[in-house]
Amino acid sequence: MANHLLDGLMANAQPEHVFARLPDGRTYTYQDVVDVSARFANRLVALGVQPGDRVAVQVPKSIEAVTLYLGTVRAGAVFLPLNTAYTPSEIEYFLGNATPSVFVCDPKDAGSYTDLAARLGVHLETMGVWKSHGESAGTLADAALEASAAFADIDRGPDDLAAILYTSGTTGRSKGAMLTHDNLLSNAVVLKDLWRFTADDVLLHALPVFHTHGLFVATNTIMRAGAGMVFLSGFNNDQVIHYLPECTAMMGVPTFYTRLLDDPRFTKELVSHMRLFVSGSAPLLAETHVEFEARTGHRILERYGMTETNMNTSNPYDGDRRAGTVGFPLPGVDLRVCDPDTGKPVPDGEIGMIEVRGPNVFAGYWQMPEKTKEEFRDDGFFITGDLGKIDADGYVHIVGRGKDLIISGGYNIYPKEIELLLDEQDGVLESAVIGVPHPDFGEGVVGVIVPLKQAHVEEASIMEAIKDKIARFKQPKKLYVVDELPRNTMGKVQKNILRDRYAGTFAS
Ligand code: MCA
Ligand code: AMP
Repeated sequence: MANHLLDGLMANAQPEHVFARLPDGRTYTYQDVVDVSARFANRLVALGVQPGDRVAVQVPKSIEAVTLYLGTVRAGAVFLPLNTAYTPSEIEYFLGNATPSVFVCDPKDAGSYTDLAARLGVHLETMGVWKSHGESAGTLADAALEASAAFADIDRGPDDLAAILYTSGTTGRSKGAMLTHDNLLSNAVVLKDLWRFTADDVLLHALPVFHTHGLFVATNTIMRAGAGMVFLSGFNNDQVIHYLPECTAMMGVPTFYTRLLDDPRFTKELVSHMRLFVSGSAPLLAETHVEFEARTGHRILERYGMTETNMNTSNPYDGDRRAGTVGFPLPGVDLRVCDPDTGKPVPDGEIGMIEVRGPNVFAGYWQMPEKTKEEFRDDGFFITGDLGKIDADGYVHIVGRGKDLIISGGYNIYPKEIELLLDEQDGVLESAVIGVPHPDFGEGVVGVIVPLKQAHVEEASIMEAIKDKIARFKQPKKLYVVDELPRNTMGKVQKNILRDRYAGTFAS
């Protein structure tokens, strides 16, 4: 045996070829990838990490964070990346649930995690952004530099776990999606071929590396192609516009594209050499697609995926990239649209629940066999929670969500989690959280609160009270205090009425 994911990802890598170029001038070759990931693997093993152990990581974006993922996989362990915006109270749940043997945090957060790690018996390490001038970038970084660059990869097969990524849950509790070596590799192999990546490509990478999009869709596909990246710490127009001339492809969430279109420096000339723009994680408005083509001559290629499934569909590379659709099922992926109640496929053109099956589909939720069973059909199809249809030409359209989910700037936010928190606050009887159109993030979070009788509730005090409890991007950007919530005859809150009522909240 060998290490299925690592071997597959590195199959086309040439040691001297540049994997990543950083704005500070550093370049990172594939040989560096091999060496640094070996150092991490050696260090993790020295810390007692065993095959199958989880290594949880909440660190600022850096190329070393990507090599730590590879080092973890080489050590036979399971990489568990966490959003840098999560607060310590959110992190406590992930560490308690996933029981990692090591947790790597930002050096500046170490003080907030020392007690928690000790209480949970998790070994705490730190890693920040590595500097070119030899300044310490944390305990793990320092120790890795001392470790050997030779490592015999731990054998791992296609069905062994490579990563766990938490997705927010409809009940408010997050579920850990278990992704195998082959879930990740099979998707990278398909995307590299479908989107025609070769060693000559340079991807503009401005996505975070703690989610599927930036970590797997972007970096795995690039690695599989033996290609390179300009690796930015995040998205901002100045840097992106500066580096686009050196790149051939870009992947982003719709917010990236609307922000670029708002910038007069983003011109046809700037991107005339580009080969490909990919969008996903949230719906790309048809008008953005049309405006992008009018401005640049490029048709954005929209694709559709989930944390649990990696990528499921893509618009064609050569054929017609249709605005408002997510294209065709990827090679090897079966996709059907079913009646959500009976599970029977509906005729083409009719709306139903999207279900998928294939080598990309995850192995289940970490330690939640019942939840896993509920979300799979007996014949192996995963119920995505997305409502869609297949048109006469075979294009898949996503028309809505069966799950109560807000997607803001490409981040998923489950209203239930926020409602539970709002309900706990002094003076609050109940609440409802909705997503309404937002000019920058697509959807913006709005909270609607009903106070207890005689209680006086103010937006500012509620916002202050929840400040450290949940990640900033999940917090309502506007709170309304009302006397009662609209309900149907069954007593269920009518969120559609609230969404209509507050639709203009963020009107620009
Ligand atoms: C930042 N803020 C947000 C968001 N991002 N609020 C709502 N939604 C957001 N997405 C808030 C901050 O808390 C802050 O609030 C203010 O906005 C400015 O923050 P800043 O950090 O400056 O924002 P930014 O750097 O401009 O970030 C916006 C962004 C970023 C670039 C759109 O959110 C981003 O990179 N999103 C990509 C997410 C992603 O990779 N998703 C893929 C998931 P305040 O000022 O009030 O403190 S994977 C997935 O979905 C599947 C598998 C798939 O198909 O890909
Ligand atoms: P996540 O749980 O972060 O992996 O988000 C997955 C969800 O993002 C999917 O279930 C969809 O609802 C949504 N999504 C991803 N790509 C697209 C897209 N191109 N269009 C519409 N929704 C999308």
